[in-house]
Amino acid sequence: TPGARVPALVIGTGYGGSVAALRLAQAGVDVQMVEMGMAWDTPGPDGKIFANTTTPDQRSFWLRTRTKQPLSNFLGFPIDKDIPRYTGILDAEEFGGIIVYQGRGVGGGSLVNGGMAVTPKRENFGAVLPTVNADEMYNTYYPRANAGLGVATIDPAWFDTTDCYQYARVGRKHAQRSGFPFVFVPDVYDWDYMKKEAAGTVPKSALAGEILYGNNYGKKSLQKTYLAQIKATGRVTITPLHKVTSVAPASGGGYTVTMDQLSTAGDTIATKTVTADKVFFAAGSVGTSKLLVKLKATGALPNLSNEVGKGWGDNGNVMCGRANHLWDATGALQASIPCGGIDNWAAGGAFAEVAPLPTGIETYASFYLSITKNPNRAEFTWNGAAGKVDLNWQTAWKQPSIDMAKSIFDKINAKEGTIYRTDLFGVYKIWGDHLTYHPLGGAVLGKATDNYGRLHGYPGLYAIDGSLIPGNTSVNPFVTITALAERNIEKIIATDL
Ligand code: FAE
Repeated sequence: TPGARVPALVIGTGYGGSVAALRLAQAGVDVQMVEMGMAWDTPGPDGKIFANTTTPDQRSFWLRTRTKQPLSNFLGFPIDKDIPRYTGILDAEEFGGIIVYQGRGVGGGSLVNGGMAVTPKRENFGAVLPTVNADEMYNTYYPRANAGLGVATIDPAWFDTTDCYQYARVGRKHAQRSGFPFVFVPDVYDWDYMKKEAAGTVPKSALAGEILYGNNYGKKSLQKTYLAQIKATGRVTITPLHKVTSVAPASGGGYTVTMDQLSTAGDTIATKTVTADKVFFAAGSVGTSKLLVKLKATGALPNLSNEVGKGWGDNGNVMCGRANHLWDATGALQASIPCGGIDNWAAGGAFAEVAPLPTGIETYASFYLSITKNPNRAEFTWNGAAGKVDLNWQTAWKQPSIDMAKSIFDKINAKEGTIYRTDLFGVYKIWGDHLTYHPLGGAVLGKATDNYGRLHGYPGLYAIDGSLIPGNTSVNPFVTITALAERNIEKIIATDL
């Protein structure tokens, strides 16, 4: 309702936003959540809510007329194709030196991600969130996040026998033969459901290659966990296809939040305002940073800290493939949910997930997404002339990540007598160094905010998502984003309401 007043408004429905809304509602606070993407609760003409990776359509990408697939080529041939412009699920947001992939819709990144749910090793936590009490995180908030998200690890006996993880067993064998530890990676996928997929008794999703454009059955996205709990409270209104454009102090106290209602073609069909006593920025690292940087520079929130927009990192993401010998087939059937990784963090600064290449045919390829200790950090700034926010990351800043990933794969290639694939990211290009799946930072905890996410300069404004984390988590980030949000919202409810 235009001009309405709400006690709490949450911008974004990903991990941080869902934790904030649930805990506020459970504490008796009415909450409005505003989400720029779609609700993703209605099947398309094919009877499915989400599109498959092998047949992308308008549902697959956020306001693009051509797909922008992370693996752009196969056997050297470009595989992108034209699609209708639509408020689809995966945003490939292009900045000068990097493409940042993000989920769009109610559930945020949980809609599109691989579900790998990894708690950092305790000895690495001091570098991840230096101002946070590690005992509290490991005793209380990581367990709370893992429980709320439904995290579990694959049954190792099934792993050893199922066709759909042959690629991961090849990855394990090669890792171990080169002396690297292979570790199972927990996930929010329903592993019992996947066993039934393999047995042919239920509709397939992981075994049908579903991942980047949503998962129709087995993955416990936020829709099945935190958001289901949120709906059960009866205190939360979720408004999809509304994009927040401004937050500014309201004359009678609180903040006026301005938003554009979008059509599924991406056009603004109405502009609305709501006044909120408290506003939680949970638009993701990029979304929150872009809003805060713009609002500070354009005078809506001039007193925000000069730290706003700074400390952004890519979690050191870099991808590569290896070409195996013909006796090391990786399997025509590959579960789209990764379940293991190669840990060389302490010695080489890299943790490499053994990722699927679910093409439906035998490729003899091993594919990896590495998370590396890349030290480079970028900054978001307001570009007044263009009326948009820029990010100064440069492609060359991935070189440390490549070097760290090579600490694993050069050794494996030497041991196995194999070579890198050069056909997955272009013609004769080994490294996928042009993208990240893991944007982090831009409103760093203890810098742009206090130690609980309260934004400096404006009581009642909070950041509560990946923007708080200074650029790297040493593993996949969403468990840490969720656990930190659980910690912060508990403090905020206890002291600020
Ligand atoms: P996020 O989940 O991005 O939610 C932000 C929400 O805010 C989105 O729904 C936006 O549409 C919405 N929004 C943005 N701006 C506005 C605005 N102005 N007005 C209204 N709404 C707005 O934020 N992480 C893992 O830990 N394990 C994985 O296996 C994994 N795989 C990934 C695979 C892919 C392809 C991608 C893209 C990411 C993956 N990630 C993975 C990263 C993970 O999804 C990401 O860190 C979290 O989703 C970030 O959570 P936030 O709450 O910060």
